[in-house]
Amino acid sequence: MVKRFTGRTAEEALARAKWELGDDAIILSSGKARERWWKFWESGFQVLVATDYVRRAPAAPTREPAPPSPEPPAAPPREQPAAAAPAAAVDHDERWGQVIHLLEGLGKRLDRMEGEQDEAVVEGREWLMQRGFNELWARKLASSAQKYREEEAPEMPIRQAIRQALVELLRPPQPIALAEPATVLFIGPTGSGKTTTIAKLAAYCHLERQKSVLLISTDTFRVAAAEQLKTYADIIGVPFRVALRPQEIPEILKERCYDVVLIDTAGHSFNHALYMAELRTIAELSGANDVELVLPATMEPELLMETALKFGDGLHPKICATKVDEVRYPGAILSAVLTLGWPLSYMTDGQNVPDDIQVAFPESLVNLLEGGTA
Ligand SMILES: Nc1nc2c(ncn2[C@@H]2O[C@H](COP(=O)(O)OP(=O)(O)OP(=O)(O)O)[C@@H](O)[C@H]2O)c(=O)[nH]1
Ligand SMILES: [Mg+2]
Repeated sequence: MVKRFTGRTAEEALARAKWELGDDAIILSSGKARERWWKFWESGFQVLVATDYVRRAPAAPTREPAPPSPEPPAAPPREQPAAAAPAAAVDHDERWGQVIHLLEGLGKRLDRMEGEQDEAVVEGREWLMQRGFNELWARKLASSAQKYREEEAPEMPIRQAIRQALVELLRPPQPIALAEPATVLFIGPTGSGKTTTIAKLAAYCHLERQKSVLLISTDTFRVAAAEQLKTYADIIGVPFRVALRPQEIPEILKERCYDVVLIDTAGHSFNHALYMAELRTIAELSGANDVELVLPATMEPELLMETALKFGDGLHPKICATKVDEVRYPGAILSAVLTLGWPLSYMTDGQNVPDDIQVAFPESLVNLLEGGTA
């Protein structure tokens, strides 16, 4: 008997045949489905398989040998004319070649699919993607965690192995080094939290670590922007200066030495070429030895990467992740950090100055993935 299997692709049709009839099924023909077979839930390809051959396969020695049949062999299907002319025989061989090739490809694909279907990897990947990780990192992390489990710790739950892998992958945080004089430049998109973060750090450096701190605003673009930083400077009790042009910064820095100089900049879109050029001038003239790229965790994943690359170009920044309290999970910004390979410095999780800031320890960030606090 000849049985027909259909599928959207020849491989899919073959897979169905193989699924039902096993490896010994003899495929008589494969190709585009005939019009008459066409049904709305079936699509373009079909294979014709000799099912009785499978039943008579030699792998069933217990069965009675079939009596010699007086009948001529069953007529081949219509697609394969019985009276095959030499040309048709060549065509037949060619088809066999194609079928074998397809089956080989199919086998490899199934193997691959089986590998991907490893339950723990799938669970881990989905868990990470639900937490905002992009597919690439979700796959990488889940696979390497599973590899670790297989080789080292089969008892370890997959999520724990993932958290461990993530902590190892994220580089140790690099907060402002207070052992030597630090000139820190804060850059980043509009409203990302630069000024608020500066206020938090100024309070920490001055009030907790007793460092001399100077705040400089270069933000003369937005009305009352400098005023915002001056208010914080007054409350914390540190000096404050405005640089109307980048060229004024060296003059300001010449006046006195401070342990920590924190320089605020205006937020702009990275498409603003003049502003982006000005940032580089400020970095150069201030002699900043620390550039903090302030990026909100709330930013759209693709935009995060583009923003980071455009702002950070040539400045070797660290990433200060802000507004971590405004996302359910920080997977998107962690994916960006992993892709960029830049170190994290701080994370901020609220508007309160000076409390809502902490050093971005990987363990704290990973803790957030479980819905815990940092
Ligand atoms: N929820 C939350 N809000 C924050 C955080 N950091 C800053 N903000 C708020 O974000 C808003 C913008 O903060 P700013 O510090 O003015 O941001 P900026 O980067 O200086 O803005 P521009 O100077 O306009 O570019 C303010 O309302 C802040 O209170 C944070 O960690 N979490
Ligand atoms: Mg600001």
